[in-house]
Parts: sequence; C-alpha cells; structure tokens
Amino acid sequence: MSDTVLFISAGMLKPKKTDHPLARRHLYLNYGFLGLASILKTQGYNVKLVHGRFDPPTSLVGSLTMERVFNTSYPVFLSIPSAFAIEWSRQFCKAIKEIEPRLKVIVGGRWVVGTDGAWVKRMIPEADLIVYGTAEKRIKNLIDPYTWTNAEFTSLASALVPEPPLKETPTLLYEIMDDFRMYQPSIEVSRGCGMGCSFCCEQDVALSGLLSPKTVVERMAQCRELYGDSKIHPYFEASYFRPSWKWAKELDSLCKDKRLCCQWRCESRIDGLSLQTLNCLANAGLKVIDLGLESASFRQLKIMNKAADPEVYLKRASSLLRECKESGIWAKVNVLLYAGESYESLAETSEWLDRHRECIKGVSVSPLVVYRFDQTSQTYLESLRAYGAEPTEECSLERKGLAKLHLSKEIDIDTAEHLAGQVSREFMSDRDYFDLKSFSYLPRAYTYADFRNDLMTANTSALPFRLTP
Ligand code: B12
Repeated sequence: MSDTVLFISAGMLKPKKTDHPLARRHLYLNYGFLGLASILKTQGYNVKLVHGRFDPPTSLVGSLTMERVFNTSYPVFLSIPSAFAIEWSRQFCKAIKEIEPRLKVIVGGRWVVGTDGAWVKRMIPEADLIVYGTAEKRIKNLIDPYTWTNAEFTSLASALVPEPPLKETPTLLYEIMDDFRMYQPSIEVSRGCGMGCSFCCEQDVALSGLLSPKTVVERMAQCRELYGDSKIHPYFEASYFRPSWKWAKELDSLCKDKRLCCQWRCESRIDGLSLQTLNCLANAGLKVIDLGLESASFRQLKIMNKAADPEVYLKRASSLLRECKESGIWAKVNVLLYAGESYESLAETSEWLDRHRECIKGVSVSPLVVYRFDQTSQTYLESLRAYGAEPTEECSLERKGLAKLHLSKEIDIDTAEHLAGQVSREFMSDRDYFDLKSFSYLPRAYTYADFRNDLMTANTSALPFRLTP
C-alpha cells in the first residue's frame, strides 16, 4: 500500500468564459483545500494534492494509477471549488470507481455543496460522503470511514452543526503539491465579508479578524525560503481585505525589518480602504488590487445592494483609484452586468471608467450568474424577474448548480456576453492583461513571449483585451 492521502481539487472541462489557449493556462490555487491537506501533513500523514486544472479527468486518473497512489487505505478527498467543476468531478469519481471500486470518495467545497448532500449525490452518484462548510477541525476524523456516522455537518450527520470559525488560518505546506513552483503562493488573511451585496454568497457571513502582520510576514518569509527566490507574488486572500492604518504600518515596518521586499496582491471593496492605509500598504509591497466596483449606475448599485448611497460610494471609489495611481498600485476593476442592466446603465459605467482610465490597469467584466447554494438561491433568482431578468434555461440551478440570465428585455445573454467583451477590450490592452494575469494566475515561468505565441492560435475577437501590434 502506498498509504497516500490523496487530495484532488476538481478541474474544469473547459474555461468559464471563452475557451482559448490562454484561458487554459490559468492556475487556480485551491488554498482552502491546501490548508486541510497541510493539517494532515503536519500530523505525519503522507499527503499529495493535485489540481485537476483543464486536464480531462480520465487522464488524471490514468496518471495517478501509474503512480500507484490509489493503492491506499485512506479515502480520496475531492474539492469542488465552483459549479463549473461539477461535471469534471462526476467524471473523475466515475473513473476512479471503475479502477478501484473499494476506494471511498469524500466530496466538499462549501460554495457548491451547500447543505444538500442528496443533490450532490444526484450530481455525483459515486460520492460516498459529502462534507458541508469548512473542515479544518474535522479533517483528521474524516480519514477513517468507520467514524463517518459520528462526524457533524455532513450528508450522514443527524444534526447540522457547522464548525465554529477558526482563530487563525492554517499554514500552507506547498510541498504537498508536486508542481507548487508553477503557482504563486497565497496567504489567507481573513474570511467572510457580510456587506450584504445581493449577488454574493458571503453577504451574511461575518468578516473574521485579520491575521496579525507578524504571522503574515512569517508566512511570506517561509514562502520565500521554499521558493528560493524573491520573485514570488503572494496573494493575500480575503473576500474583503480591510486592514486598519495601524495594521498596515506594522506590516510595512516588519517587512522592512526582515528585508522582505515582496510584491503582493489582494482584493477589497472599492470604498473599503482609507487613502492613508492604501499608501502604507503600497510601501509594504502591495502592487495589485482587485476592486469590485460592479457598476457606476446609481440604479444598478442600488438594486444589487452594493451601496446605500451610490454618490458617496462612487466618490470614494474615485479617490481610491486616484490613490492607487499615486502609490504605484495597479488597480483591476471588476464590473458586474446585473439584472435590469440597460444600454443606458452600461453607458454610465463605461463613461465613469473612461474618466478614471489612467488609474485603471485592467477590468474584468462579467454578466451575473446565479449559483445554487441553498433554498434562498431559487427565491433570489425569482426576485430578479422584477428587473426584467429571466433564466436562460429552466431548472438550470437544479441541473447544473448555476443559472445564466437574460439580464433585461434589452440585454439578453448573448448581448451581455458581447458587451462584456467590448468593455473589457476598451479598458485593457494585451500588455495590461498579461501583467495582471502573470502576477498571480499564469504559471510563474510563463513569459510575455509565451503569451504572444499563445495568441497566434487564439480567436482574437473573443479575447478580453485589445491587441496591440
Ligand atoms: C478566493 C476565491 C477564489 C480564488 C481561490 C479559489 C479557492 N477555491 O480557493 C480563485 C481566484 C482562484 C477563484 C476562482 C474561481 N472562482 Co472563486 N471565489 C473565491 C471566494 C472570494 C472565496 C473562496 C473562499 O471562501 N476561500 C476560503 C477557503 C478557506 O474556503 P473554501 O475554498 O470554501 O474551502 C473550505 C471549505 O469549502 C472546505 N472544503 C473545500 N473543499 C473540500 C473538500 C473536502 C473533501 C472537504 C472535507 C472540505 C472541503 O474546507 C475548506 C477549508 O475549510 C469565493 C466566495 C465569494 N465571496 O465570492 C468565490 C467563489 C467560491 N468563486 C466562484 C467562482 C465561480 C470562481 C471561478 C469560476 C471564477 C469566477 N470568479 O467566476 C473560478 C473557479 C475555479 C475552479 N477551479 O472551479 C463562486 C463559486 C459559486 C459556485 N457555487 O460555483 C464564488 C462563490 C463567488 C461567486 N461568484 O459567488 N475563486
């Protein structure tokens, strides 16, 4: 027996947006799942974590069979990071059960499985146990199938009691991944958000405390030692990164003390950071910030519950973007084409972006997708009809775990996707796209020459950026 505990982060059969060679290069580090694997590793288990990426599930099963890792007495852990990975997961489970019918498969990934094990079983019949919520405190017990009936918050549990929140996120042991050097490291600095945006699954999940600057710096130093060079760009993972000025100052001074001149990235609300804090974070290495502007239309901002006072919100957004420019931070702005979107509302957003063009490094524009999470997802989907939005397919939430939408009478799904591409190309060049993506999501060794090479075979009209000669 190899006695490896195998962790598989499900891949996708094809990229979420347009399928082009570049999109298939993306690496999505499943850091929450890596945290679980790291806990077992620390306890002495022989652990291996593999990301399915865009590889066909059967090829991955084939290569893992060659490595003889299925020859194990432990269950296989499978994480489904998004609904786009469900079909990949189904095919993967089917393939391993064909090869090793005695292997047990545990499935998790809280944003997809919710608390509906019966639905997950319908989607993935070969799954043996479905685990809800986070799992740091239970992971050790889950490796023994004899104790599954006692485990809480799973498809076999009698009462549904979630794990209490963690005080500190686990240290990630990247060595568990054979290919870790391709990935930029992540440091999970907080969880939750709770700001109530209607499209977000974390609208009611309270924001946890931030990891201390001391721990962040220790983890950055560990990464740098492991990777052996300073050309790493950690992502400070948080749905809503909201440090105080004091926190930012402490981070800056600790980075200077330890001579850690690492550039890093984070995601925050566009009205969520003070200018003073942002400037201090820039001194501490912040280079790229993902900001969810979502829209610059008062009406859209209100209906998506993004801002109680859109005027104040947009003023703050404006100042933050200008400070990014001043401090040398690249701002990537996320735009959401929401229910009720019209040519007029989109024009308001585009004009606003145009006024801030020199402060924006890139944009990501996407039409709303509603994901199946719990009973409220269907109610939410129905509520969007009031703005003229209609699901493109009946029962899609049940059948696929997600629903795409015709956003309004004026903007159907095809128009929305077309407009999303158009706005992206308007505000982002090929170089900007490469700079942003290669900072975090493309393989670390991937160069601009590789990028240009990949572009030669891509359908250029479907690319989310403007091509320059
Ligand atoms: C950070 C983030 C990312 C990061 C990191 C992803 C990751 N999985 O770690 C990146 C940028 C890579 C990413 C990519 C994508 N994401 Co994303 N992402 C998030 C975000 C903001 C936070 C995720 C999070 O909570 N991480 C913290 C960790 C600790 O939590 P966790 O990953 O859930 O892991 C815990 C548990 O789920 C559980 N667990 C997980 N797997 C398993 C497996 C087993 C066996 C067990 C026992 C337990 C277990 O234990 C973990 C630790 O406690 C969320 C939520 C949000 N507010 O928007 C969206 C979110 C999860 N992403 C989403 C989507 C759609 C995507 C993308 C398709 C791109 C996009 N934005 O449209 C890709 C998909 C990647 C893929 N392969 O499928 C959707 C998923 C909705 C759905 N039901 O499908 C969300 C909910 C956002 C939304 N639009 O509503 N994402």
